[in-house]
Amino acid sequence: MFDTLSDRLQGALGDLRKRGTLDEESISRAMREIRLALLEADVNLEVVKDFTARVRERAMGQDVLKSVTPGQQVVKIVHDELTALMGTGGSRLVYTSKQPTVILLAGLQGSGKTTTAAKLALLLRNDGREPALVAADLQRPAAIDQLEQLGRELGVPVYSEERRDPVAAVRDGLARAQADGRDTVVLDTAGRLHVDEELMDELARVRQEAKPHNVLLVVDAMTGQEAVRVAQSFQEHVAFDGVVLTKLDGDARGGAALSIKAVTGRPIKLVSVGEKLDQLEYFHPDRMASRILGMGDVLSLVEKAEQAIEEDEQEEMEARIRKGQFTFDDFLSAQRMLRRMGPLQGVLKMIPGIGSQLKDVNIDERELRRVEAIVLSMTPHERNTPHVIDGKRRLRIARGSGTTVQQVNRLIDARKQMEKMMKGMSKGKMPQLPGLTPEAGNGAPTRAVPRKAKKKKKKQKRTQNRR
Ligand SMILES: Nc1nc2c(ncn2[C@@H]2O[C@H](COP(=O)(O)OP(=O)(O)O)[C@@H](O)[C@H]2O)c(=O)[nH]1
Ligand SMILES: [Mg+2]
Repeated sequence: MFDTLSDRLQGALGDLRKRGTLDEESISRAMREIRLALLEADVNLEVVKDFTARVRERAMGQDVLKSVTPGQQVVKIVHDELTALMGTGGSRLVYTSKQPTVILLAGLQGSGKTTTAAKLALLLRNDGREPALVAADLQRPAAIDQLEQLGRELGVPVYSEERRDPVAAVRDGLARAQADGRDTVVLDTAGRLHVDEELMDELARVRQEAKPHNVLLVVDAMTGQEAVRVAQSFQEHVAFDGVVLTKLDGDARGGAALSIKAVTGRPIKLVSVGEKLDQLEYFHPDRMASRILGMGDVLSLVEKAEQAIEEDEQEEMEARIRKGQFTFDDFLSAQRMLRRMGPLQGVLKMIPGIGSQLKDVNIDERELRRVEAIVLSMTPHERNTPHVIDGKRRLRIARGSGTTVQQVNRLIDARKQMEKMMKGMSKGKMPQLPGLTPEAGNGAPTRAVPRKAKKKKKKQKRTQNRR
C-alpha cells in the first residue's frame, strides 16, 4: 500500500531530518522532491500544487528555521498537511435514533460494492449493531446470489427478491428489516461500467425511496485519478456523504486516497484492504499519514491487538511484565498472540521506525516455527527457570527441536534481553524503541524482527491500559 510514495517522501525528508540547520535552499530541494513524489503517485495536479505551497510556506516559517530540530519540524508539517489533505473530521457514520439506520452503497460495477456491503455488515456487527443487507442490484441475477452467499457466510440476513424494480425491492427490504428489528441496513445497489444517465436515474429513485442516512460511494483505488473523476461525476448527480476506497492493498501509488477529499469535498470513511470479509477498516487520515511517512501506526496496531488478544490473556501477561518476569512460556504465548494478529509483515509495518526498514527484510514465518519448536523441546522446568539451561541441556534441546546449538543460544539471548527490557518497563520507563540492527536490514537474520514486535506489543498493552 503506497509503497512507492512512501519511499519517495521518506527519501525527500530523510535529507532534511539529518541536517542540524535548514536553509531555504534545502527546503526548496525537499519541496521539489515532494512535488515529484506526489505527481508520481498520481495525485491530482492542483492538489499537489496546493499541498507543496502550504508545506513550503509553513516550513519557511521562522519558528521552524530557528528550532532545534528543524528537520523534524518539517516532517511534522508534512504529516499534518497529509492528514488535512485526506480529511479531518473522521470516519464516523451517521446513526439515527429511529431505526433502522440506512446506508446506501453506490458505485461503478466492479468497484467492490457487494463485497463491501458484506464487509460493512461484519464491521457493524463487531461494533455491536444488528445489521441486515438489502439487495437492490437487480441488473444481474448473480448479484443477488453473491450477496446472499456472503450474508450466509456471516450469518447476516439478506433481504432480496426477484423483482424487476429496485425501488420496490428497497421498500420491501427496509420494511422487513424494520419488522425484524434490525438497527442498520446496508443497501447494495447496481453499478454500470461507466457513469451513465440510466444508472444515475435508478440511483436517484432508490435514494428517494430509501432516504438513506449515509450515502457512500465505493471506488476502486487502483484506478487512481479515474476513481477521482468517477467520484466527481457521481457527486454532480447523486450527492454522497463519504467514500469507501477499495482495493487499497493493490494500490502502490495512493493517488486516489490523496486527491479524492480535496477534489470532491467528501472524506474517505472506510478503506478496504483485501478480499477477505474482515478487511474493511474505518479510515483515519492521521494514521494513514503516519504510515506513509514511515512513522508507523501504533493506534491501528493496538486495535488489532485488542481484537486478537483476549483480555484475560492480556492481563496475565501484564502481571508478569509488572513482576519483570518473562519465561519461555511467556515467549511462546507472546509469539502466538502476535501471529493471531495476521500476517507478520503487515503487523510490523505499523510499528514506528520499523516499517520503512522492513522492506528488504524477508520475514520468514519458518523462523517463528523454529522458535516454537525450540521452546517446546524444553522441559517445563527449563521454560520457567531458564537460567538452568546449561550447555548440555542446550545440546539436547537443539537435537530435540531439529535446530543447532547456535540457534538455541540465540533464542536464549533473545529471551534474556526481553526480560531485561520488561524489567525496565515495570519500573515505569518506556522501553527504547529498538531500531533494527543493520544486519537485519540487509535481509538475513529475521530473528531480530519478531522479537522486537513482541516487545512493542507489550508497550501497547501498557498504553492501552493507561487510556
Ligand atoms: N484485493 C482486493 N479485492 C477486492 C477488494 N474489494 C473488492 N475486491 C474484489 O473486487 C471484485 C469486485 O467486487 P464486487 O463487490 O463484486 O463489486 P461490485 O460490482 O461493485 O459489487 C471482487 O472480485 C472482489 O473480491 C479489496 O479491498 N481488495
Ligand atoms: Mg455487486
